[in-house]
This record gives sequence, structure tokens and C-alpha cells, in this order.
Amino acid sequence: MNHDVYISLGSNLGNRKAYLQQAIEGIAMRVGNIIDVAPIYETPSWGFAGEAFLNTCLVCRTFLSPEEVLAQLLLIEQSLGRERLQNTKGYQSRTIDLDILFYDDLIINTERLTVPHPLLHHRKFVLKPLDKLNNQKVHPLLKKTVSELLRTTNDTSPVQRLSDQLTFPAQKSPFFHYKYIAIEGNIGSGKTTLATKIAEDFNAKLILEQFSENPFLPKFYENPKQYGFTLEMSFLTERYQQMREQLTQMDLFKEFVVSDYDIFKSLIFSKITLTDDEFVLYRKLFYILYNQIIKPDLYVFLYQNTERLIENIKKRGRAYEQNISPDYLKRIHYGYLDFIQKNTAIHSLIIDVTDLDFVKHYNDYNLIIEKIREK
Ligand code: PH2
Ligand code: MG
Ligand code: MG
Repeated sequence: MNHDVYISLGSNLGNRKAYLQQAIEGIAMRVGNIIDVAPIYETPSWGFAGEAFLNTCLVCRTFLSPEEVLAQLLLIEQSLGRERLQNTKGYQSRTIDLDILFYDDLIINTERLTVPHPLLHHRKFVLKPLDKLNNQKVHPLLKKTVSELLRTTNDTSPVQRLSDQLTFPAQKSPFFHYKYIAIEGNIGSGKTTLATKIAEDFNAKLILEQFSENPFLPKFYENPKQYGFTLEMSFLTERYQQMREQLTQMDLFKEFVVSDYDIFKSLIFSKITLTDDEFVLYRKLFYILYNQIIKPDLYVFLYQNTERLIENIKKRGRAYEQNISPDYLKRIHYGYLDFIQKNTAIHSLIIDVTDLDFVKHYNDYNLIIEKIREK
């Protein structure tokens, strides 16, 4: 499950803005995806005599429990040089302070953790940025919106908005633990569209299958028996060569890669298109090549029903595809499922896209991105 955690950030020692920025990077790495960050405010120290603070807050989507979030925030504070003096009463100046304000609408009262933050409504240095982030957020205990809390707080300190903004790294890659994602699916399931969109939005390297340049494909659809083996051989050679060229080990460390196929489809298709004898020979060669290739660390399979596949194939209107039979599509579908079930070493994610239109509807697209992120 995903949770929205609101976190307040404050610094009044050293390069305050740099500490806020580094804390954001830390939160993006260790806690979850940053949804939004408020502006920065300069605020007089509240509750003690000290240098002025820079304060802001952010909302972050996380899989961690509140306790786990707290543990991560403490680690980030430590790594940014936060010192907690023992045996001293009251507040101390600090390089960075990270506090949980809200965690969904949970109310928590343990020895280590009080959520919502118990002083939140008495602090303009919290309410002011929070109001910019989400003024309609309702305090689960006080049952008032942030906007009301800001209007009625008894804190009169002069908080001053700065013009500088913090940058947030969230959209760089939501898939930061994956280096290579293959998008797979039947003919017409939308894999190329999805892979292209992901590559654009998240600045990934895109590898697209060069099927359109395969001169055997139109011939094959007209005469499958005669051209099956030639077609499969030519696909395999092309795919192998492309993967060898594009998926060098170097790339894998530099950036994340998304492709609209995985080379295993060669075996899935040829099992259907070749005679038994041909297939045995083909499979031998296939594994020799397959073993030399870097495998995706996430295999996303788009499940689409046969009727919509045929609709999509009609829509894109490649002449040679128009006579593809429902039966052929069904056999390919089961070929894929069989592969996913048997190859347990593959980290796969099946996404049912039958009711989704990720081209037209941004929400549908986001749903797919969320599923990949969760995985
Ligand atoms: N944090 C405190 C105490 N006082 N005052 C300001 N202006 N900003 C803070 O973040 C802050 C404070 C305890 O955490
Ligand atoms: Mg605090
Ligand atoms: Mg604190």
C-alpha cells in the first residue's frame, strides 16, 4: 500500500538551503517518491533563542510504515551532521531537522512517535509552507483544514517566503532500482507506445524493435509455412545484434533502459510458427545466443484481450497484419504466459490493460507507472 507522509524540514546552521536540498535527495532515495515540495520560508527561531531558520515541507508517497519513515529520517539527519546534545534542555540549533507532520490520516501516540505532529498548529513555520502544499488537508484530530489552522493559529511570528526554490528529484526515475525494463505483450497490445512514453517521461534509453524493416514479415503472413524459418532466423539475428550493440554493461551503470521487446519472444513465436523439427534446431541456436545477452531486471507483460488486439491492429493499419487470426493471437498469448510461469528466474509483472487506455487517459498511464513502481 502507498501512504502519503507529510514531512517538515528545517535548518538554522551552516548552508541552510543546501541542507534542505540534500535532505530532499535523501528522502527521495530512502523514503519514497516526492510528490510536491513547498516554497522555502525564512523564520525566526521558535521556542528558543537561535539563528533564523529556513523551513519548508513536502509530501512523499511511501511504502514504509511510520516507524520506518522515522528511522530513515533520523538516518538522513545524522548523515547531514545533525548533533543531538545530551543533558541539555530545550531546542538546539541544527543543520537539519526532519519531522513527520501527517501520515495519511493516522493518529499515532507511542513513546517514539506522535502523529500528527503535536505542535503543528502552533507553528507558523510549519503551517505556512504546509498551506502552500495542500491547504485543504484536514488535521485528523483537530478536524480543521490546514488553511483554517493557519488563519486561527496564535503564532504571530513573521515568516518570510524566499524566491529560491528547491528542486526535487522525484521524476528522474521512479524505477530507480531497475536498470533495464522490457515491455512485452501480444501484437497490438501497445508495448511500443508505452515504452516510448516511459523513455520520454523518465529520460531513459529506448530500444525499439526494428520489425518494420524485416522484409520477410509481409511474406510470412502470406505464406507462413514457406517463410517461417527464414523469418524467425532473421528476427533472432536482428534482435541479438541490437541487444549486443545497445545493452552494453556500461549503459547499465549509467542510466535506465526501456525496450519494447525481450529477445525471448523469438522462442515464443517460433514455437508457434515453426514445424517441430525446425523448432528443435532453432531452439539450440536460440539458447546459444540467449545466454550471451543481458536480461531485463523487470519484465512487464501487457495483457490485452483478443478483440481489442484486433481493434488496435486495424487502427494502426499495417497492411500485412490485417489478416492475423484471433486463433494465432491466442496461441501467442498462451506462449507468453507459459514462458512467464515457467521462467521463475524472471522478475515479471503482468499488467491487465483491457480496461485501460494509457494514450488517451493520463490516469490510466499513471496507474501503470504506479504498478511498476510498487513492483
Ligand atoms: N524547529 C524547532 C524549534 N524551533 N523554529 C523555527 N523557526 N523553525 C524550526 O524548524 C524550529 C523552530 C524544533 O524542531
Ligand atoms: Mg522539529
Ligand atoms: Mg525533529
